[in-house]
Amino acid sequence: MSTITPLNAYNASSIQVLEGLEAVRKRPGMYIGSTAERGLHHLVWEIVDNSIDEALAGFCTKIIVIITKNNEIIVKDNGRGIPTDIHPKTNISTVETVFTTLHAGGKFDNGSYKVSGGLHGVGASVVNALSKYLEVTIYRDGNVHFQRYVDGGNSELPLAIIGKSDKTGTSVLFKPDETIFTETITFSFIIIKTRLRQLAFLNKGLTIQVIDERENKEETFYYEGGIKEYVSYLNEKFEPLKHEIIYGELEISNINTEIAFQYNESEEAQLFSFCNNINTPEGGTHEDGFRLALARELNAYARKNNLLKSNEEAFTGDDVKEGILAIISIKHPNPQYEGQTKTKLGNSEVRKIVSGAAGKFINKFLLENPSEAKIIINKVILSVSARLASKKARENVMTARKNPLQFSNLPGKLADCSSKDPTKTEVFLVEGESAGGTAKLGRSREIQAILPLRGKIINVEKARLLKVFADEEINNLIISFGCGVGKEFNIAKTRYHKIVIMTDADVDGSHIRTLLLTFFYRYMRPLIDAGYIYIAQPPLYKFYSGKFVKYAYSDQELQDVKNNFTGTNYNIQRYKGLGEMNATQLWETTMNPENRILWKVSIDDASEADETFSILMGKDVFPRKEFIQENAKYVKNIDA
Ligand code: TSJ
Repeated sequence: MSTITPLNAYNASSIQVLEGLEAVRKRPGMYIGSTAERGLHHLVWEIVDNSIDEALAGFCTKIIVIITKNNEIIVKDNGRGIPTDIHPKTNISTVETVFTTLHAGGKFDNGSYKVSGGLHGVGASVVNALSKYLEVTIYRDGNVHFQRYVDGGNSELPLAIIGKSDKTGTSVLFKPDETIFTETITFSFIIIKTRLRQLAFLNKGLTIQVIDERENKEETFYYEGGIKEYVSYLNEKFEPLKHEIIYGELEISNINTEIAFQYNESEEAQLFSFCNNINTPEGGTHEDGFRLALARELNAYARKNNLLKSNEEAFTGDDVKEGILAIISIKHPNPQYEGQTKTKLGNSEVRKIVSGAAGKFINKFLLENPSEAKIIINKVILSVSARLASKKARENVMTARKNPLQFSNLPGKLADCSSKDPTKTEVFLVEGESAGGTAKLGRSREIQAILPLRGKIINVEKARLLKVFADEEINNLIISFGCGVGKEFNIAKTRYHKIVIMTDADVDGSHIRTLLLTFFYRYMRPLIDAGYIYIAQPPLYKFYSGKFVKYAYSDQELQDVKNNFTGTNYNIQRYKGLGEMNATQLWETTMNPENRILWKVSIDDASEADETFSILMGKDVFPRKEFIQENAKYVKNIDA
């Protein structure tokens, strides 16, 4: 860094200060995590956090973030404006101290209640150190104050009054230094918008506007209901249960607890927790407190109202969590983070405080809303039934495993193979009893097992869990595979390393295939990940002339066969279903490992697929079909 020109207000201590910024430029990663895209955006969060603090202190209602055409960031707020007086310790203005001293934050805030904070707890000076230039404008005491820094925090001139104004607030403009951010200095509208929307949800009543001048885009976020609206926003795609969102806010011993939750039709537990606006994906004492209160209050309510008989076991923590979407947001003056990624809240006093606060909200809600309470308790009772049913399914599987030779333990409909070596064996899930019969005749008995399926299998996305596990077809699958299900799943116990879905090449067939894949995805996901799930491809056409026979698996293939055929007399049979083939034909065209076509099912991006599955499977049939055909990647398997 170039040395600064000494000006009137500067002394030795201000030079020391700049040596601090030099340290930031030497090791930027230590202060902002990385110098790639993530670190670049960290600069924005560091500045915005200051405005959020001002809002939390009760002096700021609006924050504007602008991405300029020149890839600068402007952050403006309508707070009190950073104090402009000369700071007694540094002999320079408080503004300049904030921008040139490491960890200046807390020391200069005159004891105000500060809770926001970035990942590393650093601030404006770090952004200044990593900027090509930075300009701060303060509206305060009837004046407009201005200062500019260049090349990593060198002030051009002391803070100066450049005009008059009757408003108050702070505006900071900075341009990241491309010699530091060598990977990219392009800000992402999506990243910035998403975080700002989250901040607006987490700080009710605060307006946050984001403007992208590069593409003339802008959005404004304002949520009067705060995290209550956040729950409603996130839960939308999971079929929320028809009950009011439970919400409460309470401050105990300087710690503010805010909680909102609602159940949905899924069996996932989605807890999103925050401390001081920072996400804590590893959880911690605030989440623990909420879970404790939830189980305690729901059990107490159910017992008191005879919804849980005195001889019945209490709801477990897992029972009450199933299908919940909850946001726990606390504000703490002195948070301690632990865990692998330092995103787990460790303060032990928080457990009791959050549990107490949450207990109050939940209890009050249940008492005041008996009909909604019933909806919630019913959902929990359903989760209990599912837990018991899944335990029973597991026990069935264990019994079947204990006596592998006793066929009576396997489903009667399963025609098992003689080999017991799962690496060599295959099971065909065949649509319909009649095609199942044909497949039994045509198969290679040593390595191929056949399980015929009744027309439609249950839609696991739509059906209640209890119904899913009570379903005979589903139970036949679970017991045949031998690997258990859900939490009890154990891939090592799988009895076949190829599970082949064999359905008709029509709409019903593809629907059944989708339903099966959905079930595997939800309850036996490792089978897909291990590459054990396959789809058989029966031919669409038989082309024959005298002794000449060719099967075609697509229209294109049929065309090719026709074009290459030299004779004039020929017949084409279109197969509408597996049932139109005899045992030999089915073996030759679809089951014989020497020449069949099998597609291996895989899922590209687990989390994206998860969301898409949830959205599409619960609704109508057509998008469902499209999803499977477009997004499930079928890899042609040459297993001969
Ligand atoms: F720090 C910063 F430059 F990055 C920055 C600070 C950037 C932006 C966009 C805004 C702010 C900021 C700081 N907004 N509002 C404040 N408020 C104060 O610094 C402030 C004002 C008055 C008093 C007081 O006690 O009178 C105390 C503080 C901390």
